[in-house]
Amino acid sequence: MHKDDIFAEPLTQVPDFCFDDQVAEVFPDMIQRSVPGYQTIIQTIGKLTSRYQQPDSTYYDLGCSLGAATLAMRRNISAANSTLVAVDNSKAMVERCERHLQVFRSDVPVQVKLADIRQQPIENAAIVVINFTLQFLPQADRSALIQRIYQGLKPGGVLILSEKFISADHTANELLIDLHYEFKRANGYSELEISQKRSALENVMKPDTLQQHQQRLQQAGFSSQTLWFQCFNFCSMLAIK
Ligand code: GEK
Repeated sequence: MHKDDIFAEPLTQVPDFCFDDQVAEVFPDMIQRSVPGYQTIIQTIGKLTSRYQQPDSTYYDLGCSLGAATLAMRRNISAANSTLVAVDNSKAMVERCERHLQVFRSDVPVQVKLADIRQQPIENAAIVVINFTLQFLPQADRSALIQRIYQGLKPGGVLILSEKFISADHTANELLIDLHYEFKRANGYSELEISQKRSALENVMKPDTLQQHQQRLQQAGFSSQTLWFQCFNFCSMLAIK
């Protein structure tokens, strides 16, 4: 695993963060050391897949990066006639994702697509995963995607949505952000790396509040929803059609 040292040296101007070759190369290390509970979330996506799988269905991983959630789903699908669709709009990610998936044998077919998730049709879905990707879409486009996912899910189908979030309570928000930086420091990131990464993400990643997510899921029509994971300002939600 290549170490993420992308922001280790001082930059005169920090460019906007993008999912290029340099990021894709260090991505497993970057996400492990930056997202609290990432491994737990991936493992639980696997568990939820065995629980909510349905025969003759499609499983989507929207914003798949290197395919960690795709793999977790694929390992846990035993239902007949299942297909996985993994989508990402970064060429660097999609190329590596395809190679990564080929390393593991499975009878469940996976289609890896280089596409914008806003254009990806969702049909006949048992499970849709958006693991830390909705936050990268323009805020105005988020509800339409959630709505389309709801429409594309079969009855009893589920959406697993993981996000970084902000808190409307200023004091709580500051605390959670601080605890997250402490987590990053403990994982070997320097103050410079933390602050340059923050600047790089400023214009690119705009988290919502938990209330915004919950409202959006409810407005889309989900009959049931729960926050099943939270560590600091990172969370994962499950919504059932
Ligand atoms: C994991 N889910 O390891 N369309 C398609 N892909 C997009 C779009 C878009 N509009 N916007 C961003 N992406 C993964 C981790 S990372 C999260 C997901 C992070 C892609 C982008 O190219 C990147 O690969 C991914 O969404 C977000 O479980 O880095 O914090």
